[in-house]
Amino acid sequence: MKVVNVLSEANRQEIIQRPVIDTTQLYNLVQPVLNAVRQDGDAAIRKFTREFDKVELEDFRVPQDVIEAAADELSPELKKAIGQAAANIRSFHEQQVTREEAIETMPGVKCWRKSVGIEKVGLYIPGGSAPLFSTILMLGIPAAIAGCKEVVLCSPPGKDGRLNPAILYAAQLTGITKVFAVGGVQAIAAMAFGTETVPQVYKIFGPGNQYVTCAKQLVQQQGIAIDMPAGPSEVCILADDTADAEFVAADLLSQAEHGADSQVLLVSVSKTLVEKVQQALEEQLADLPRKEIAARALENSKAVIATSYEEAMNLVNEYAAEHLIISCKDDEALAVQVINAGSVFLGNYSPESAGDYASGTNHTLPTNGFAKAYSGVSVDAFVKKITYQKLTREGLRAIGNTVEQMAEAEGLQAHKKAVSIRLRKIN
Ligand code: HSO
Ligand code: ZN
Repeated sequence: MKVVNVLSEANRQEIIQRPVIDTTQLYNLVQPVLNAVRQDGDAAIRKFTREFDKVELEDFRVPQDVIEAAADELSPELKKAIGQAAANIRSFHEQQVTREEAIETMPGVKCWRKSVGIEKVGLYIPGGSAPLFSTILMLGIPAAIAGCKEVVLCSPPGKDGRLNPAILYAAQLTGITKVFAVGGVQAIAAMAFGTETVPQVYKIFGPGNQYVTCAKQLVQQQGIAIDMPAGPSEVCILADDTADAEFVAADLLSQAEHGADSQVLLVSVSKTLVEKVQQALEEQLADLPRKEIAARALENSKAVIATSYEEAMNLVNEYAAEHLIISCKDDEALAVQVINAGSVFLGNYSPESAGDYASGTNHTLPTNGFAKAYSGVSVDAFVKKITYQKLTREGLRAIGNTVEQMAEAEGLQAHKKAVSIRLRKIN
């Protein structure tokens, strides 16, 4: 990790900069795959699965008995852990369902709003070196709570053509029955346009590599909603002398092991802590199975020494991290000052891993500075809110002139008339 001081505005901008990916080439690679799936459906999926995943799959829907049998392949300990995580995620997300009361804005003018689950949603779960089955809980549970009627799950097949049993088990636990061994751009295309086998959905969720992310952005331009613009995962840790350097190093590495493009940022008012963390990083890195990946992520990462908590907080808010850990003496007071972050972890005993898996909060969060304007996934992301209104005669009498005046001023006579014609009859 490179150590830097926050000195000037230019320096600050350099610190918060994310790696820039040139997407123009990507678009040219991704668009033809989308087009082919749109045109040739299942046949195109089989072709790309052969080409990209190197497996020949005639039937890529995972049969219900295979989904159910996956439970036998997992240890009782893992099943218990997944069950506990699911229960916590369920409790946290259930309380996001709020009922709004109808309101009479004027006598006789009643307005209300209803949340309705998005009927068809698609979840994409990456495979590869770390099959993130925890993401199924993070997406499948809020989808179920929201009342989404059809939940489709796509994930790339392994070399044997199968999906990881933990993925199937998590799918079963969250009530997902439409599971397809399809990955990459072809999976996004299948869910966006529908094929003979894969149902079309209205919104696509889930992380993925740059091709998947690009595909999601392209189908979004064609009217399919997506959860959020995704970038490489990141953590920012704000720590002072009360932090345990070994804990800080472990948290930095837990994020760094996600991918060579992951970003970790340490911000501290204590030079001593930064030095201790550097030392601990070296020691802990040596033992990690994914040390090459983590080491590469650390190469792009920085430790920043700030001259005050105020300077540190300004930087943290400007960076708008996906995950923010505050390991400081006054963690709760500093937490109040957070205005941009995806999810915040306070104190010495709240590792990001707790939120990644099991505490209850969602781990699908805005990266790349998008936390300035976007929230993480919650039940809200799986519903749309429909407004209703009903006016009585008295209501229309009360509000009529207001509408007529405004319609007249906008030059929209037909709007005005829709009120006048009624007023004339009821008066
Ligand atoms: N840190 C990841 C989520 C995750 N971690 C899944 C482990 N499994 C992005 O928030
Ligand atoms: Zn993680």
